[in-house]
Amino acid sequence: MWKVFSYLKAYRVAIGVALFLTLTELGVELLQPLIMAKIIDDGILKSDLSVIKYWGAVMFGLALVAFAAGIANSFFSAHVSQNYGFDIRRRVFEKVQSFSFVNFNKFPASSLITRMTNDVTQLQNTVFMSLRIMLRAPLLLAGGVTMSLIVNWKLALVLVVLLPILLFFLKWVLQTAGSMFRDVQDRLDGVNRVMRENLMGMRLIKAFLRRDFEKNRFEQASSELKEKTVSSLRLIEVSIPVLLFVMNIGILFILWFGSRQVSMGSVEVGEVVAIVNYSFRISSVLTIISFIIMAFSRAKASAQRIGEVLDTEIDLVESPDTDSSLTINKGAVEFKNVSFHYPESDVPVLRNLSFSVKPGETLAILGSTGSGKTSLFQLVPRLYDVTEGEVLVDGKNVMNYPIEKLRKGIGVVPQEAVLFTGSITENIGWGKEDATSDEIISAAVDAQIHETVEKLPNQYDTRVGQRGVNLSGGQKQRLSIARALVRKPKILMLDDSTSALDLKTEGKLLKALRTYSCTTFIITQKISTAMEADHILLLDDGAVEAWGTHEELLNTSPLYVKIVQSQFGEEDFQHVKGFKQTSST
Ligand code: DCP
Ligand code: MG
Repeated sequence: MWKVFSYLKAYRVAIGVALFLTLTELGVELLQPLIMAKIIDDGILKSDLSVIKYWGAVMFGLALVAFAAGIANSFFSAHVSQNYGFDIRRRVFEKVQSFSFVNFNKFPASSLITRMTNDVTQLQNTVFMSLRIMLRAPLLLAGGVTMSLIVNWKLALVLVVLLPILLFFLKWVLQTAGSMFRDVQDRLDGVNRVMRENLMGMRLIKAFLRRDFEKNRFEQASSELKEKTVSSLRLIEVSIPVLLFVMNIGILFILWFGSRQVSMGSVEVGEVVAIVNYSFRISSVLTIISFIIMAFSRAKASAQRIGEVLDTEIDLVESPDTDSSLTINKGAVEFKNVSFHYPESDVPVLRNLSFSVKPGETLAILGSTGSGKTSLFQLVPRLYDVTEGEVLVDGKNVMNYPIEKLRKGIGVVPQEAVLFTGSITENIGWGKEDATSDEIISAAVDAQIHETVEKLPNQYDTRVGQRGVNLSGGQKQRLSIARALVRKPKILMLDDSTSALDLKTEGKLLKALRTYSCTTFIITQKISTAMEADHILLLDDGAVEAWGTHEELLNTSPLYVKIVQSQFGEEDFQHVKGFKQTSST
């Protein structure tokens, strides 16, 4: 957690200036009563106009100094706190970018968003407030006690005894409130989660008429946040009357003890009045301190939450025997006895897979839902690492490639098309940093989306809404294929990315893909697509059920035959069988 505050170090000069300016303001504040006394005693009471004029001018000058110091202090405080917030946001963002999937599973997106926004704001506010008033409160406190001791140490002993107890109490409040505010921030995550899911699933919610249900869900999360916040604030609010009550008892005691001393002649009345005066000032400072404590409790909770993100250990890193010169040249892929389970569960997802694909070949992967197809894909660009066995690319273990170079050579089209807010050009060009417009258009042509784009009102400049709301499922799929093609990858991986395409468009797409000299993995549910591939891998519950060409599988795999029959019907099945066999001879 302290690490989060340590980023303030970069601004030590500005912080020094801001604190110096606070001291200037404080100095003027402390001097003013003295000057006032001077004007009254030597000027007004003695009817000396020159004294009044002189000290009046000094007071005015000091007021100007305090005014300027206050404004300059605000300027520096804002500069420091805003830059500090900017730094933290950037660091958290960069850290999150380096997260592995396993890291991501630990922090829900909604929580990361709250941490990067609300938590950073809490820290910023506290830093700003600290620079504005933090020094004043303790200094006024120390000043008040010192002055009291000078005036009459016997009476001031009451304060010397009381204050440590009160400060101890405040420390307890800080700690307790800190953990309560931690809860508050976690509830805020909850509210953001419901809100995020709602906004993203708006269409579904309307179609399913689940508005009331979602409204209740939101209200529950929202009221939990309210309850937690109220009880945390209550603790702080209660602490102020407690402080004032104790202080008031102390003041009563000073009055009682003082009056006895006065009657015995050992203390002056003025001294009692002065000390009571200082005590009242100290009481008001304590109130300010409890506000500061509230801010600090919140900041502490927020700093913890940000610290958790920054301190997360990235578990998927370059292996020690990385060969920095390795890049994917040809695109051969081999799985050797690969087994895999997700780090957060023990259930095996892939079991002892072995197969190999030569450069330029196409492999179709079939298998029922949940059989491990997407999981298999993720092992090649090292989005996850194998549990056992090896994945080899061009004969080298993927672990030996620098992660960046490995992923650069692979074009992935995820199962669910993800698009970003921006133009079509930007979305396709996102796949390759320096893509030219020719490259973008040619990728779009091959992905069979060019004609559709040409018909749009602004063609390639058409804005894609958030997550591609203004596009059809098939259009989104083809755009994300174009985004992968523009990379000219050595290995292209399509995760059921043609599911929303009609057979004719899909045929054209597959034909265009053949002109790319890349190894292609296609996850598909359609036999018509699989038939065209060099190899078919039929997965069943994470294990290889069958491997071979369409013809081979027709003869060796009853499960494959069943799938073919279910998709084509008995009559067409015979036709497919015959057609493929004659066409391939
Ligand atoms: N699984 C998991 N944790 C994840 C992702 C998946 O435990 N983060 C489990 C769910 C499945 C199994 O792994 O039981 C295989 O999931 P896949 O996504 O690999 O399955 P498919 O891609 O084959 O299924 P679909 O055709 O539905 O996409
Ligand atoms: Mg899948």
